[in-house]
Amino acid sequence: MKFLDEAKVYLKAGNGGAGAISFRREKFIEFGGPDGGDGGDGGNIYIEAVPGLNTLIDFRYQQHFKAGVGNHGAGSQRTGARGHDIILKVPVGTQVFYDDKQTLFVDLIEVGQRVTLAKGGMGGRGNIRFKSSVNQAPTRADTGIPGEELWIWLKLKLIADVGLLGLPNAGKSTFLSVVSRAKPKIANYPFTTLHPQLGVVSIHEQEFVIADIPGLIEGAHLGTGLGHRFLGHIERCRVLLHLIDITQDDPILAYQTIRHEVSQYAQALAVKPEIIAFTKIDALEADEAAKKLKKFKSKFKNNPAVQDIRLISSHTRHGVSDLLDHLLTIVKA
Ligand SMILES: Nc1nc2c(ncn2[C@@H]2O[C@H](COP(=O)(O)OP(=O)(O)OP(=O)(O)O)[C@@H](O)[C@H]2O)c(=O)[nH]1
Ligand SMILES: [Mg+2]
Repeated sequence: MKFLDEAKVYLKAGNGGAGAISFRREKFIEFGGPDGGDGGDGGNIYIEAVPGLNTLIDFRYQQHFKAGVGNHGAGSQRTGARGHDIILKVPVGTQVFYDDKQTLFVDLIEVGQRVTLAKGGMGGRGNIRFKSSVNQAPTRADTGIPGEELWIWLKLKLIADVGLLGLPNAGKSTFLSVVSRAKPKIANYPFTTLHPQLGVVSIHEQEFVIADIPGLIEGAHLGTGLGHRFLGHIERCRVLLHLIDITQDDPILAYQTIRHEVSQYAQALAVKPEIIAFTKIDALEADEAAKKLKKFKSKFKNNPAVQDIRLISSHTRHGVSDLLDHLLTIVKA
């Protein structure tokens, strides 16, 4: 399973302009000869990977792209103007497929990578080009060649910046829903989330992507619950956000359970930077919360992530914007 975002797009490169049929007409010059210029070339359509984009959402609103047609040639040997080009700007990680949705055309993996998708047609030759010793007054000019026309599929495999970790019911999806426009299913029972979901967080005119995955439980690495197969989706994140429901009886055990599963899954994931947040603090008396926090911190004295633990509530938004600022700093570092 991949985080896919896709769009079908129609492309039409510009047709070439027609060449002109024209003859020089000037006072005192008899039989002025042909002077029809060439038509301009049609515009091309390119695709380019640019920084700062996270979705293909723009292609939901516009699916048809037509580059400019070349202008026709004119008398006095004037060549027609070229048609304007179009550049489709897409996020890094976008793949372009042909109409069949299977055949890969190009994989845009680097910022600045640019590829021609559809070539504009050449402009037609004007009649001046057809002048020869036997034909001094050609009345022939070419029409322009049509620009290429095709349908393509764009597919984006997003790589999340922040991966959510936690037991079922920890409040992961709720968090995602308040910090992004994602609308994950939320309910008061475990395994509400069955598939990974992404949300884009926009703050301070910057963006980053959070991935919500199904909750892990003890034995996930052995296949218990939904298993750990979804951990692959957060493997390439910059940072893990580990959410722990503070209202549960034993947050320490909750934390240890998840850390154990993560370390069983892959060392690379186990050493990833981690931010820990206690969730649902609105549902607990302040002194209760303080007690639990103290116990938790003293249990993991040598763990800097624990010492910097965050207290949040997705319901009241307490601590949420601070946490997002913190995540942004790490993601953009
Ligand atoms: N009081 C309170 N309840 C919350 C808060 N955040 C989430 N909840 C509740 O906790 C329950 C579980 O929330 P989810 O967001 O579905 O939990 P999850 O971690 O995504 O669970 P899974 O998808 O099963 O792994 C829901 O009933 C939420 O309404 C919070 O900040 N305060
Ligand atoms: Mg969920």
